[in-house]
Amino acid sequence: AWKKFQAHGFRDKDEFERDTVRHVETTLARSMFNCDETAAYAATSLAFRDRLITQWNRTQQRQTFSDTKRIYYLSLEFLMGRALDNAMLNVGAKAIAKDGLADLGFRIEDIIAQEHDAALGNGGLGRLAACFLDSMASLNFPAWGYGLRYRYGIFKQEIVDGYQVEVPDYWLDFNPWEFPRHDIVVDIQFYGNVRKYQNDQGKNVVTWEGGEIVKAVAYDVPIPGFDTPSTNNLRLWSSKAASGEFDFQKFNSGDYESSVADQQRAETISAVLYPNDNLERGKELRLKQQYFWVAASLYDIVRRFKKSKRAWSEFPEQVAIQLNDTHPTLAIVELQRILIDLEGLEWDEAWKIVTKTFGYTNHTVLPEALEKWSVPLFQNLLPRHLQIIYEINLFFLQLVEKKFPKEREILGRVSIIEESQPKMVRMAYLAIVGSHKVNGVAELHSDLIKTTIFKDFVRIFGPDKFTNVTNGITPRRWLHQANPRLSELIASKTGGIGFLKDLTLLNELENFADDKEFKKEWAEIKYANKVRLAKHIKTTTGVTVNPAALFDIQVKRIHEYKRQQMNIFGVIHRYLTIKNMSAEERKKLAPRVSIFGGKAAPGYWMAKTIIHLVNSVGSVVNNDKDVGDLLKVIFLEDYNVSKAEMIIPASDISEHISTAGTEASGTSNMKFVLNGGLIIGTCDGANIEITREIGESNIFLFGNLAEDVEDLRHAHNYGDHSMDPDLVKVFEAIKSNMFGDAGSFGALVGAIEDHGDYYLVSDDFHSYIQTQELVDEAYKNQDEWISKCIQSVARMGFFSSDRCINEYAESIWNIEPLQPESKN
Ligand code: DL6
Repeated sequence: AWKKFQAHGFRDKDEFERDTVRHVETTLARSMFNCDETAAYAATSLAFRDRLITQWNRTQQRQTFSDTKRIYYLSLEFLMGRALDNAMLNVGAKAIAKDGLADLGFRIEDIIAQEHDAALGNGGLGRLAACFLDSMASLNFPAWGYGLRYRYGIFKQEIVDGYQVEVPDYWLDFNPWEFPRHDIVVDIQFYGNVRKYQNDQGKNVVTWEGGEIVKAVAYDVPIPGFDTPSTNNLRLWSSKAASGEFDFQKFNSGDYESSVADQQRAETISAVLYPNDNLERGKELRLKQQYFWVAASLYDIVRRFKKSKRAWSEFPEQVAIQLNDTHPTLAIVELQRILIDLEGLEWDEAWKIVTKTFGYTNHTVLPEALEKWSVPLFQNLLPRHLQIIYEINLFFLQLVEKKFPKEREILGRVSIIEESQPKMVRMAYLAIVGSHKVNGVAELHSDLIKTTIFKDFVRIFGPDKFTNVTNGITPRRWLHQANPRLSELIASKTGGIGFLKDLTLLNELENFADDKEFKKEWAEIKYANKVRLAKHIKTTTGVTVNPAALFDIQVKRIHEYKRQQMNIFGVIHRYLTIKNMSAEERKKLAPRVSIFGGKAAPGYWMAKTIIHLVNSVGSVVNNDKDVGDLLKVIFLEDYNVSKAEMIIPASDISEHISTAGTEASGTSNMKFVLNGGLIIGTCDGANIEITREIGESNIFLFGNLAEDVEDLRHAHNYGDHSMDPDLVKVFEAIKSNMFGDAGSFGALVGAIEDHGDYYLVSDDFHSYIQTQELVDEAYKNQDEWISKCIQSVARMGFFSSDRCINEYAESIWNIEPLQPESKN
């Protein structure tokens, strides 16, 4: 089945070996006798990169000549992970590379493992952007991603004495996957003053003068499509001082420090990714990053459009810009500025173009994650943009007033400027006003934004402006790359690897849900994946876990709303229960390994306390001989994309247990089910649609519903909060210093006992524990369990990011794919 996919890779392994050896000997200037795994990784990557460049150039030429509409995906985060494995698979030459590398004396897995993850993102939002790039290229859409080339991606997490320690992630030592474009440099202005005057022709002119200039330098990353020569571009901007290296005059007069200060200040802009997930902190440097990236990207997009010599009114027919959350919202203001200040269009004409161009995706309803920027900060950094925002707001409020003349209060509620002290710019409102479509990322989430945070806007603009596009994942990385044996087994029953391009073909597997032989192979693959994870656990934590035990996994960013605290309280409950069991009762229990992983934002103390508690419980439980294999508790250090590829295929059950209404979608839930694991979860985000697709009998749902959350919180605030008795026992154990100094965990317990239990841990605890018992029971019947897993995978076709991209293309971007002429 792979043969026909090899057209864009290497003819045969000899060709691969020749190219790889050439790179070792010439590009790397080493001899083959002196070629270690690092060098072999570099040379293999360069050999594949050569192939990608050829296709990348052809794709770009084709797109330019055909002069069709392009989609520009603006995201401050792209959580790409490793590129080599993905490139090998997408060009269809992994088997060749495997054989070729073996001839050269290497194991392909070892070579792939040399690569440093490109970790330019925090979590779901950044990984979604990476899946979208893969789908857009695979579906032949003319699409560009635009982002920032952070010198430091998300920090590396080390666990020291049970605590998270952050270590910088400098990932650019050797990165064969990027091309610096030193000829593509854009001047970006900050600060300065705005001058309004009449020019010689009597026309009002506005100029933005003075301030500081920083240069944006483009770095391009080729994005290969799967089974297509189409190779798209991800352009990442890096900041550089405008004034060259440093000030020689200052240097010569002995003022060395200040001679490099300008350079350093400029380079700081793209230096580091803010490590917060679902949290905004309002730091000036972050706003600088946003404008720097947005202004450079728009300059590039507008320059490309202007080459076509079309009328400005055709801009939205050539350009669709998707805003990945509110981070790029300034692009709306920047395009309006370019059109009115630099290109001389009238306000109304320009605004029509702007609003037809942008689409905005909302990824959260959490109040602490909704971006707001202080007006004084804006005034100082981007004075002209603030004026334009005020103008946009004025016209918008006039429209609202006209529509609802009797409702004065609505004006304050929907104003882009919040009348607080200091005044704040509400970026989500600006994004809504400046876009033609707003979408949420799962059905429940899209309903919630319409009925809660944006409900006034639905009245103002009408419901059609708001839509839903349920998230998806790329099956190339999240099935074929992560779980090659399962992918091959599926291919053997579904008529080849076509399911990787049309995931609904998985449906064929329904016929094998009760097939004895198939189930045996399925179980063997799962077991092998668990053995692999068990080995990783042994080498990284020293703890031996039994691969035959039920692997229960929760890996994602650590956040109170995701409720890892409920999971670890559940583990403590299990531990206490085991301790009280008779030997006979213990024999009936399914052994379990509870596995956690994820990073806490460095300033998020409560999240760090959760990590500490997990590790503290692990040290007690894992060393309790009385408990043995019945329970192990593991915290996996430094969870990232490449680790996810190893962890997810090893799960029996995974936890997606956010307080209902808080997790916009979740995407790891989809990855786990696609890899033959079942899930325990709340009625939240995409769990709901997963349930609809795979059937209620194949998922373990529990807990309160989103519609009940507000009332429960209200009741708590009025003192109506009776603690769950099992949770009380868990807290007693913690308070007895069973897991070390109870004082360390006081805040975690106090948030539930004394401070309103905002995330409803106590309210959901009983149903969580009961549902975990159902999981234990179900797991004992392995035959039925495997049938459930197969049935679930068979029904996961909907969750491909290809489906998702096709929906965006049709309902938001109005864009067609551009088919390559031939496969070569
Ligand atoms: O849509 C991608 C991803 C969802 O799957 C998660 O449920 C959601 O939490 C995440 N949202 C954010 C929002 N942060 N900001 N800004 O990361 O988006």
